[in-house]
Amino acid sequence: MPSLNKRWSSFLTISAIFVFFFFFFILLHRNAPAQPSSSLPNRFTANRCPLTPPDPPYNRTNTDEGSFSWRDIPENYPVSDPISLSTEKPLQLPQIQAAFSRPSTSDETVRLSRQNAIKETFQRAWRSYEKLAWKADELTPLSGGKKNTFGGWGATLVDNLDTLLIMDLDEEFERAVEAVLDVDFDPHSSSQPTINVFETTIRYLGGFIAAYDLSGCRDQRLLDKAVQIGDMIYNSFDTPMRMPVTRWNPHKAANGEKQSPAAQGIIAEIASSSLELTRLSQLTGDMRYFDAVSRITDVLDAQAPNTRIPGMWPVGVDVQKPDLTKGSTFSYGGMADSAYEYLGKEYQLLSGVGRAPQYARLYENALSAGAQHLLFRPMVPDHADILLPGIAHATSLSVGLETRAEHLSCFVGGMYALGGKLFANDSHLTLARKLTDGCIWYYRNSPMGIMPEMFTVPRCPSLNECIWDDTQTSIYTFVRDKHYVLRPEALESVFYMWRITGDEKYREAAWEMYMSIEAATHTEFANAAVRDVTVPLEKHERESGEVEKGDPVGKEDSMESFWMAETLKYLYLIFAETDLVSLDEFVFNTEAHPFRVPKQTASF
Ligand code: DMJ
Repeated sequence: MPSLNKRWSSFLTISAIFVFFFFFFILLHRNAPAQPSSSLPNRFTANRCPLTPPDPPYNRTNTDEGSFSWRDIPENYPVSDPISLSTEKPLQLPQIQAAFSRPSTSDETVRLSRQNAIKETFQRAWRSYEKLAWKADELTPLSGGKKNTFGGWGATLVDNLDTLLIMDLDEEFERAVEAVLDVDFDPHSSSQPTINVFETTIRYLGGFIAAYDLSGCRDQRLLDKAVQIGDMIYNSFDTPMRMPVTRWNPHKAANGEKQSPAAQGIIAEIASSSLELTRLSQLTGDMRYFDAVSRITDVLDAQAPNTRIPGMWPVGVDVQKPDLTKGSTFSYGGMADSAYEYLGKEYQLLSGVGRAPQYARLYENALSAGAQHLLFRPMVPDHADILLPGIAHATSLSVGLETRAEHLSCFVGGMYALGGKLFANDSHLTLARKLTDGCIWYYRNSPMGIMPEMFTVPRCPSLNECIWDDTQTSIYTFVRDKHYVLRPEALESVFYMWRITGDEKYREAAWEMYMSIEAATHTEFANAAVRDVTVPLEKHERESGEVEKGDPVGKEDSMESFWMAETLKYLYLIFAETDLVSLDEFVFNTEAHPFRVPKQTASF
């Protein structure tokens, strides 16, 4: 018996030691600060991007005979002393991304299978584009043909260079770069007489810059292309007040003809080129691009106090004078959206120095006014505490709110989230959560699991208390536009909220949204815009991702380049390792192109 007791007591001692160390290990693990996600190395962390603008400025290497150079067109209104970027040391900005801890293996299996499914959706569409629409602006996803909508310079090709890199599709990337080298951006190659400079900037210039940044600033071919199209865009600023011609004729410009900015312009089109033009100056040391955008910002700044909602600018503006004070409609939606989106992002790209405080001030004034006048709590049957942005109509005496929601304005959750972090503003983080949850709510509760393009909803009497009115027969008062055109904005905000809060509910929401979108938009070749998302899909169709034969939803033969460049990219990044294209290292332009933020800690 004594020996049994002895064995028993040694067993107990060993068990006690084991239990002690087990709990000690758990405690240690729980209390240790989690690794900041951005400190983990990945294929995009190492880079040789300049910390300060190159001096002397970079010159395009690809200037072989026959290649068109917009820089050689004489200017009518040249700038003699351009506004320059600061050479101050970048500020250490607050950490944006959550401190993620390591996931469990079972979570990893689900995550990887979801990420893979999204990648396959991308690859299916890309293969069709490569086979059937190579170098065209868009694939037509029902007929398997092609169309040119943005100058005919291969919008889908350029818009997706960075997506190919992010998804590790290196062979496809190499073929794509070879193909874009043939695009010269000369005035005669444009498929349209007039081009939309905003779309050209965000898709083409943004696409080249992001691909160059992701190459670690090693692939000069991409910088050459960025400079070539940057020079073209810069020419659209050749006007007496240096305000841009947003619908611009490259033929006239190349012939030296004078062109005027629009007397009836759109705020988003003049105020959404700061990121692209600033990054181009940072990468090349050529200050003309930064000068161009700084002059617009000075006009925005000078006139913001004098509009009908001080701090904001109306949707419709006179770019010619310029006068941004007369309009009465204010919105975060179409035609205004990225004007606000770029304020906080430009502060981040400037790393807090030089002209950055100007953007911080504009952000604070605009987004506080927007929070007061545009955001409202919709009335919903489960009383969810959510917000949506509406449209404000202002007179000199009062501001009225139209409770019209737009898919386009679903990006605002992400905008307030990023700003909340950059400027340590917790109230903006609270708004961000409610706004993102608002768009998720309308996805989840719409018949097809997808939020329509534009609709009005009943409004709660106040932000605090809200009881559903039983006489309401639908969650919408009126669906003004029933389309879903493969837009990214709701998933964009989900991406920001996921990376900023680390709350797993956003990954789950993203997966649900992806399944609904894939089920409704899948075609033989890729994915197509849907005409009416208010037609209910069977539950099994939403869950399996497969719609029965026939076309219950009514598709259109359209797949804009942002489907792959934005919607699928954000989805992929939601299910990627959390340090892949970290929000602490990159700032996304409005077409989801990540630009590297200059930092003292960059590794070469
Ligand atoms: C994109 O081209 C950009 O996100 C733009 O800012 C808004 N519209 C589309 C996507 O919906």
